[in-house]
Amino acid sequence: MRNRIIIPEGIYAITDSKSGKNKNILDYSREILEAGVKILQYREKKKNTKEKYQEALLLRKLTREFGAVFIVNDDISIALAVEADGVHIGQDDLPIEEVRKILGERKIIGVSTHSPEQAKKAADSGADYIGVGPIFDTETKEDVCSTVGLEYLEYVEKNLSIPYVAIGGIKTHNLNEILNVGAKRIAMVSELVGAKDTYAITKDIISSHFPLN
Ligand code: 3NM
Repeated sequence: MRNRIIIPEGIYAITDSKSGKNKNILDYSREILEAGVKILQYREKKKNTKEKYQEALLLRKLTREFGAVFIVNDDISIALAVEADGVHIGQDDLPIEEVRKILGERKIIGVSTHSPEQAKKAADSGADYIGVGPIFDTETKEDVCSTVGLEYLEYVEKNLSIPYVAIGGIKTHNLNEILNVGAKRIAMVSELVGAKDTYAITKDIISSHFPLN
């Protein structure tokens, strides 16, 4: 039976060692959760599996403390090992149907998409949510395609019923452009992780844009 966790609305936070510079991942993740974010994705491209497992385990514990959803990027075995709530995969990862076989019905599967075709395919293949981006220029994701702009976001908002997370270059100054389209879930990486005061900026965005969360 399908009995999956709901994807919370509001800010969808993602860890990033590049934006985090010398900040400790647990410290800034705690600040983000303390400010009220209800979903955190662990995304780490440079470390080995053992290091990723150890960090993910600590983040799983932390997100539980705050009652937040915990998603692991790419690595299905780490997601299972640490009892994450789900995984987020890209276009070059295993097919969604295969990931579903491995994870079972109860886990969340999120998929990055960059075009209407990819979005429709992900929805038809049983993804629980899709990433829609990169809306604006981003330096955080190295191998990402060129920006899709607001046009693709508008397409998804109008034509698909699957939950989606707008992503890519979203900052305090352009957040309203995204919200005006109707997006309910917004991924922010460098804006939060790279901020001098992660707690303050996160709290500020939540109180001005997502006061009911
Ligand atoms: N995925 P920032 S863009 C992780 O379009 C990621 O699929 C993207 O980081 C996609 O908020 C992106 O710092 C990076 O721009 C977003």
